[in-house]
Amino acid sequence: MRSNGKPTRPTRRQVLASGVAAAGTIAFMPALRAAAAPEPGAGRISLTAGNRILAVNGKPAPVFGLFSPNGKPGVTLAPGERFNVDLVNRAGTSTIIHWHGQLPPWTQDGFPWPQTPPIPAGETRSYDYAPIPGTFWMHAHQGLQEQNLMTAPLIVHSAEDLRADRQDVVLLLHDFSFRTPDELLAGLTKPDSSRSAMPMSHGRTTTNGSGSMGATNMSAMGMGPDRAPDRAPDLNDIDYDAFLANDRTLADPDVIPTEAGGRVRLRLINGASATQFWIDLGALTGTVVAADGHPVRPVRGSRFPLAMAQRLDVLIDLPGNGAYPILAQVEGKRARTGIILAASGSFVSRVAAEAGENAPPVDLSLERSLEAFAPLAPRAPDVTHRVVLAGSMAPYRWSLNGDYWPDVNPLMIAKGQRVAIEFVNRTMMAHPMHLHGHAFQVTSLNGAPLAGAVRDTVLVPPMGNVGIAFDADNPGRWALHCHNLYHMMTGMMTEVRYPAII
Ligand SMILES: [Cu+2]
Repeated sequence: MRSNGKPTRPTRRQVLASGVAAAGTIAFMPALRAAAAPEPGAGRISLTAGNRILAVNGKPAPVFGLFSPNGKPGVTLAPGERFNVDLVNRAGTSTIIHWHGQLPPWTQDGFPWPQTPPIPAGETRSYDYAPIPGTFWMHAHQGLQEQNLMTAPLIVHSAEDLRADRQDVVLLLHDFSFRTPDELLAGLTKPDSSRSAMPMSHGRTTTNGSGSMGATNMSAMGMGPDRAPDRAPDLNDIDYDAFLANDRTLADPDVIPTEAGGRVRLRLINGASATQFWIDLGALTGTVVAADGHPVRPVRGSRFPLAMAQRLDVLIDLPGNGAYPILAQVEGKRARTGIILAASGSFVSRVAAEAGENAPPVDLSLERSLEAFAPLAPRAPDVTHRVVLAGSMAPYRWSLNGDYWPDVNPLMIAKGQRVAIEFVNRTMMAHPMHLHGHAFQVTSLNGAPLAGAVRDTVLVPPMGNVGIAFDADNPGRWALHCHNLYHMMTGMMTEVRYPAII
């Protein structure tokens, strides 16, 4: 952790965190190690977008990565510290990195607008803004790089975090394939070859395996009985080779040293490109205290849905000196990944990479019980935009209001307005909708009003609808899109724009 230049005695949490970093060290490609980043200026943070090789299922996997000079992934900021970052592109190709959930000026958002083009290979771009505290992440917004693990945590500590002196544990989830992202996308979009990229048990067939959920289970999907579709939802467009937790599978998981009876703040990040998970704390019970970095009223539980791009902060008080797996099971599948919290000297047993049963679709059960700690001030919307989510698996194309990115009609809003957006999903898939540059409050789920969480990504269930509201306080051009990478890349993105921004 940074200390704003002031030397401080390390807390218990910091000592433990440094042990974790050592345990999780990844072998970077020699070329990368040799290519030292330019000397950063005083107080500036260097972040390198580069290449590395992971071992997945015993095979080498060349992937991207985002890491600081000490090899730690992503950026961690101390309370009050600015996001004062030099992003060095050593990836060998142009890239641009989005600071997901942060609220910077739009020209620093890391989206490839004409005014803010991608960073050419070998060049550096600088960022300087006041971050908001909480659990965030960063990912490429360039082509399909996100699928190749151009993703990392972005953790901004608050003064309250320091006072609580809990051990920070970050769990970043990924989906992984040995096929290239281009092959995966081509498999979805080419009519003749599409089956190669889709499991035969895809929900569309409803004949077997994943996604073939009975109508009796629909209440678990957050739909009222009058909304239950007459067939199973579509899940998991892509048949992945592995699911990663902190870059590892359960065959060789990230084992995080904890103290007996330790107090943990688990920061869960779903950084997968096209996969949603159920988080399973096993024998432990946790308290959700933040959604997408924003504090919520405490909710206790041991199983939580986590849609693409979403985050949850969960406080866990470890009951003893054992080893506790924190698992993430893929919706509609038996496949799972995870990490192990292990007190010193505890026996860490192997956890199977498959659960006994398929997990149900990720749903709105948690969303319905979330309540923002700092809700929006009560106010009627000045403008309401209706956004219809449409598309299909065959042909594989997804749209918002009938538009396919980049040929879209922007949703116009003006500074000072209270803006409401009503998402109406006319498809059999759930879509995690993400708005850049603003935190919104969830105001309704399938027509039922809610003073819900303030967050940046919300799941809109199949054939369901979700209302959100936010204050238009950050003029610029902002992307609004489905965070399924393949939906976004085949059209499911639009722009929210303020006037007089060109
Ligand atoms: Cu989608």
